[in-house]
Amino acid sequence: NYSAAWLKYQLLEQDYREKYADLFSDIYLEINDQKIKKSIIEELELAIGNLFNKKVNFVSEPESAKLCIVDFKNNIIKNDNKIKKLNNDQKKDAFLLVNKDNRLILAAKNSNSKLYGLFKIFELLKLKKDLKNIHLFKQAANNIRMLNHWDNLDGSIERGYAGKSIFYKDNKLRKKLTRIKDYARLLASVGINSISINNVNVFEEETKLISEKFDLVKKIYHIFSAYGIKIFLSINYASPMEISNIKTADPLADQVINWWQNKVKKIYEEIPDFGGFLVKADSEGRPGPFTYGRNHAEGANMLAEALEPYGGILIWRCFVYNCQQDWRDYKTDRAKATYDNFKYLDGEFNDNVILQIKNGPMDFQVREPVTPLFGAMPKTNQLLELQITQEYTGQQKDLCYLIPQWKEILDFDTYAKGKESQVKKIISGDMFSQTNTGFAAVVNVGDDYNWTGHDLAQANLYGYGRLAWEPSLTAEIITKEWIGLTYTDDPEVLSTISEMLLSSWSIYENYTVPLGIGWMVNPDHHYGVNVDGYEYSRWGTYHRANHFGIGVDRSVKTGTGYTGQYFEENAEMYESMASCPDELLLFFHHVPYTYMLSSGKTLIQHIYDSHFAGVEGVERLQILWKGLADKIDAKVYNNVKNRLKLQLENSIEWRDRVNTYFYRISSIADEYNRKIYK
Ligand code: GCW
Repeated sequence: NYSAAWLKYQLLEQDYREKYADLFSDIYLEINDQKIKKSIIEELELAIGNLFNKKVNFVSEPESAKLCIVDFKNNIIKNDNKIKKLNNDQKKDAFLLVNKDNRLILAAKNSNSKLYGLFKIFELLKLKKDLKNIHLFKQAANNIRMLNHWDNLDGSIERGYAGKSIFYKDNKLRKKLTRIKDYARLLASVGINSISINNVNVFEEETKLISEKFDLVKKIYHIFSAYGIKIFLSINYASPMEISNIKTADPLADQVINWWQNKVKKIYEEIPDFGGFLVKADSEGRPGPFTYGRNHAEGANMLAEALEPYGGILIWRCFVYNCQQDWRDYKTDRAKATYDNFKYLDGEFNDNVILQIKNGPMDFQVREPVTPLFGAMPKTNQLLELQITQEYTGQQKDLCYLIPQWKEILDFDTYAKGKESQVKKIISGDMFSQTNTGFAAVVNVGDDYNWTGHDLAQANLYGYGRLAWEPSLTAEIITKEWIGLTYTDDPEVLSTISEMLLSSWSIYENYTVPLGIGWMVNPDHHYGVNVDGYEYSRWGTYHRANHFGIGVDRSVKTGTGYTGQYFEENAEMYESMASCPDELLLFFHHVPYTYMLSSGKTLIQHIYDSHFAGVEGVERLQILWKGLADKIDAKVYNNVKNRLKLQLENSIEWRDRVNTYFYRISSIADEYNRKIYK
């Protein structure tokens, strides 16, 4: 038993229903992929059945149909200007939805796009849009729109905050697979087309997914492929050593090369359209090519060559840094590691290798600058890695809607090719004419009734899919759509939940870590405040607070030199305290508490003010939510209400500990004399 999330189909209002019922009477389908065709038929039956309370009828000639789902090439649509202009070599998914003489035509590039177009139709119906004059063309900005699961076979999920894995239990596939199918529907409805199904930290059992446990992969594959979603596996770089007698994993050793080639061949014999591998190597203790004195290009290319004959892709993560740092060492800077480890390899990677790069140089903090590697490797495919699961952003107890954060990342101008070189253009492949590029994100889903622990955290998953397809969408539009599809289009509900979602990132930032410095969380599980939790650790994540100031000097002139990794315009902006944006000041500089921010406040006063404001923000969220008590289903209402209570407690603890810490260390009082524990 679980929520239908944004794919609920309820009977439409009578007037609207009567207006459009006829359009959905006789349906003609032209769909090559038989598995997708079956999914489309099922979805039509379910949706039309529930939205209109009627049965669908399939006809064999387009002439006698009201709804036609056809190829771009079909005569019905061939002369449409949008389609004429399309470059047919382009890989990008696309569909056109038009009403011609009271017939609805959904024409699409490929079978996948027909599915996307179909879900668009249901979305428009649910949002009561006009279909009489519709002429809507949509093309995906990105070829790869991927989710990464950090699920382990025992059912646990690394950094999972919504229960156990929906795939696995006790080192087996779960018995009931219907939920996986409904998950595939949810993903396809927002355009996701790739999924890696196991944790990037590949342990003993999961290593066997490419050997004795492969049957399980096949079963999952069958479910997802019916929704146009490619399956990827995270692999253990040391697999040849762990599941065969080979004594090395050296990517240049013949026996290793042969072993992988055989492995891959066998996989493709069973799954001809298998996506490929995702690899976390030489990262946080995982094995990799470094052990054998090989670099990442040598390490990745060996696997890519094995996959290449079958059209497979090798995704290589760039989360590589020294996690045995000494806090006394002020020279080593974890933020520099990604660029240092990869930039010099530009041009060395095969075409079917993609580097998967976390949005920030550290690790999914509430605020970070954009990783300087974006745009810095014009000859290398790049995939942006985001984190939907809220590891450092409240763990789905606290509300933190991430779409606004992702929008800032996508719109960030790298200056890689002069002005207007935004991250979104690099990862769409447009900037450097690449096709193997796009979006990946660590998903926030588990077996909780509502999928995401916090009901409103579903919006992060929905929004991710929408952005991966169309990064230029605004957060406001995505938010409104999600609320409309999931709950209702009641204006009060729309405006209230919108306000809650859209203000939540800044509220969370206010009561947690100031101005981009990051961490200050409890070690290991990463929930809740602990200002010095990582200060003397080996992880390279320090705030360096003392009596006079706080922050890490990453300037070229006096600091670690990290700012020098950016293209000139950004390097200059970050290099000086005066031009560095306030919200990232402590990431880039060690700043005196008395320093005047561009907001006109001193740093210390900003710390106090933002922490008081953060708790007030949570109180406001509670008030807003209370106002919806009669308008929201009780189960959802109570879920969010209870989580807001936890969030309030968490925010108070953050506020008081952070304020007290900085009061004690700086001895500077709050200008407004509010309660700070001495
Ligand atoms: O931030 C860290 C997480 C780890 C994760 C790692 C990664 C999968 O705390 O749990 O491991 O990032 O991205 O590889």
